[in-house]
Order: sequence, then C-alpha cells, then structure tokens
Amino acid sequence: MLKKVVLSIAGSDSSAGAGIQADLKSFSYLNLHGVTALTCVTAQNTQQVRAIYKIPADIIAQQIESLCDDFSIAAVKTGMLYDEEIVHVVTQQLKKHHLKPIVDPVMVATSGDALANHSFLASLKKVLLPQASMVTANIPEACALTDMKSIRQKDLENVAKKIFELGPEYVLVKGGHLQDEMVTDLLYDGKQFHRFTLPRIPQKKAHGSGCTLSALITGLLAAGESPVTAVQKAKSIVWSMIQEGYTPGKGADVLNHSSTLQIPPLVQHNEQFDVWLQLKTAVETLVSFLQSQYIPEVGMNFVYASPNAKTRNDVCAIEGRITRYKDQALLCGTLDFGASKHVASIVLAAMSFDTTIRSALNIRYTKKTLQLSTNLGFTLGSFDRKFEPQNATSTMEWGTKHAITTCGYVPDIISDTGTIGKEPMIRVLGKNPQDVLAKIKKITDASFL
Ligand code: PXL
Repeated sequence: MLKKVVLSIAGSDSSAGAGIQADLKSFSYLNLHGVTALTCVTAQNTQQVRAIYKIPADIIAQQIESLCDDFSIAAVKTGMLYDEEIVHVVTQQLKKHHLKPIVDPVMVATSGDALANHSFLASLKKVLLPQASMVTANIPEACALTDMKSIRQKDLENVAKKIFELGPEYVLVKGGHLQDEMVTDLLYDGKQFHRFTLPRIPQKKAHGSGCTLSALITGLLAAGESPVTAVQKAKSIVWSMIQEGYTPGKGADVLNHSSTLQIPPLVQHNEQFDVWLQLKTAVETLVSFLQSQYIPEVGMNFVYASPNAKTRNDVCAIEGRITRYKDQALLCGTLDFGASKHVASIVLAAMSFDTTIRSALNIRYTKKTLQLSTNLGFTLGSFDRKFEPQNATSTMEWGTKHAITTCGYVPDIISDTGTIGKEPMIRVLGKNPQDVLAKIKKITDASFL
C-alpha cells in the first residue's frame, strides 16, 4: 500500500490532546503516514503546562535530516517551536530540503500557559513566515503578528493582508475567539478572500483544535487538494471532531480524532446549517428502522430544501444513497447541498406550488404501499411517463407538476409506474424531514398489521 508521507515539526503534549500527538492522529484520520521531528517535550495535563524541555537544536536538525534522506515528504507543518534557536534550525532544514511549511504560530496553550519565549515572535516573522506556504493564526496570534491590541470581525481582511506581507503564500485567520454564534475563518492568497463558516459549538473548550486544523490542512494538501478545498474540508472535519469531543481528565475537553460523525458542509448562515442538521438527524432515524423492502433498486435519497430554494444547490441531500444491506437500510455517502438531481427536482417543483413543502424521499413502488397509504388517509397523486412532452427538460419536474396540477394541491405521495429501464417509484413529500419521516413510519408500521 502506498501512503503519502507528511511531517510534523512540533512539541509533545503529554496529555495528547494537542501537539505532535494530535498531528499524528489527524494524519491517521486522513490515512496518511505521519512522521515527526520533536522540538520540545511539555509536561502537561488537561489543566496546566507544568514544564517545558527543549530538544537540543542539533537533534532537531538530525530528525529532519533523517526523515528527508529517507522519505519523500509530501507536506510539512510546524507547531510549537518555542524560541529563536528552534525557529532558526527548523527554517534552515526546511530551506535545505526545499520544503514550504504550513505554520501554526503556537504561542499559548489552551490553559493559558506560554508555549513560546520572548525571542520566538520576532524570529517567526523574520525567517520562517517568508518561507511558509500557509500560516494559520487565531485571533490572539493574529494580534501578536500584527502588533494589534484587539481584532474585530470587521478588521479581519486588513489583518489577513498585514500578515500576508510577512511572506506566506496563504494566510488563514481563524475567527473562533470572536464571540459570534457563527464562526468564520478567512483565507487570503494575496488576491482573493475566502470565507468558511460553521456554527460555534457551545460549551466546548476544545484543546488541540488549532493543531488538528493545521495538521488536517497539511494532510489534505499532501493528498492533492487545493488550498481552498483543504481549508474547507479541514474545518468541517474539526467541527465534527469537536462535536464528538470528550473530557478525558479534570480540565479541558479534547477532540475526538476517531470521530465517525457526518462532516457538515460549509454554510453561509445558520438557517442553512439547520437544514443540514435536521436532514442528518432524520436520515439517521430512517436507517435505524427502515427495512430493505422499502428501498428501490436505484437506492433512496432524502432531501430538504432551504427556505425559498431556487436551484438544486439550495437543496441538501445524500451525496450517494441509502441502499440495501442484508435486511436493513444503509447510508452510503454524506449529506451536501446540490447532491440530488431527481428528488431535489421533485421538491423544487412542489415548492413552486407550495413553499412549505420542502422535503421528500423516494421508496420502492408496490401496490400494497399505495393501498396502505390510501387507507391511512394520505393524499395520492401520480404521473405517467408515457405522456411526458418531448420538450420537457426534466421528467421529475414535469411529472411532479403534472401530479400536483391534477390533484389541485401538493399530495403526500406522488407515484409513477415507470417504463422500460425506469423503475416505478413512490415519493413521499412533506414540510420537513420529520414530517416525511412520520409519514413513512405510519406506512411501515401499518404494513405489519
Ligand atoms: O494548541 C497548541 C499546542 C501546540 N503544541 C503543544 C501544545 C499545545 C497546546 O497545549 O501543548 C505541545
């Protein structure tokens, strides 16, 4: 098996929430081979940093030499470098081996304890940042790099520009320390700004999130992602690792680097995030009870449109499908906006009649299911592919509109009996994923009676 090799030059956190331990766990999460050059050993737990021991400069140099002599290093990050001497030796080695690092300008631990001495900042700015491919600064670090006392949301672009002048190719300013409910990180490449937004996860003090984010960015760059995509994916992954974080000791929470949670898409505002979250919750419930007999040959999708959705990109859906696995339903894939064609077209068509009908899913066609639905009092509509006009751009859009016009309202269910090569299908529509789920539950429960 071939694995890309990524290097972390950083300090050890004995509590393993941050530092080189977090970096290695992040590289493993991405299925990369992480190697390390240790700069410092810290004695710390989840409450405090008790001691810092510097690794001798020549041993740091030898670690990097040894690795570069053996491996082809696909990307490298730096974490805790502590002082001028270490900054110099690391920069020298990176230059020698033509490596441009992702620099996490670590200065203070989550506990508030210092992880750098007075000589660090000036040398970082002078020698390492001109060599960097990216610097990832939180608000206090950005203040230190720009000599600013405080930074507010509106200052972020100017701050990014100022840091960019220090020489890195990309600047990421992370907004987590600003108090907003939605946390925006700003990436600047000298020309364009890119914003990455997700909601704050309340009540979590996530020790190691900075190390993890920069390690994931490093790994994703090594894996061939563009800087913008790498930051975007890394942020989403960190979000789910914090969401599933835990409290291993008496102090700070740490990230769960083995998180298997769904990774959220980046959003513009809270409403869009809520669409994803509601759909995700409903999908998880659905696969927990749905039997395989309801799943069509082509698989099932479940969608939820943002309010006032106009295009498929405004509709959250499963990128992939719910498929059959033995007797059960199995979710294959992740949820994202723009991920569905068919079921999203159905919802968009329904919304053109009634903006409150924003969710739908498709299930296997059987006469029994239609009969049960009628008995349960659901309203039924249908279309016949035979009558689709030649000039229709989308069968689903035409069929849905046809069924709704015939009924005079948006029915609970729209079915069609298929044609050669097109599986017959039942779609269940509703106001939101919970509404659709409740209808499906009634149908599946009734089939047992
Ligand atoms: O989160 C920054 C960081 C980096 N490196 C080490 C650390 C910490 C935070 O505690 O301990 C070794």
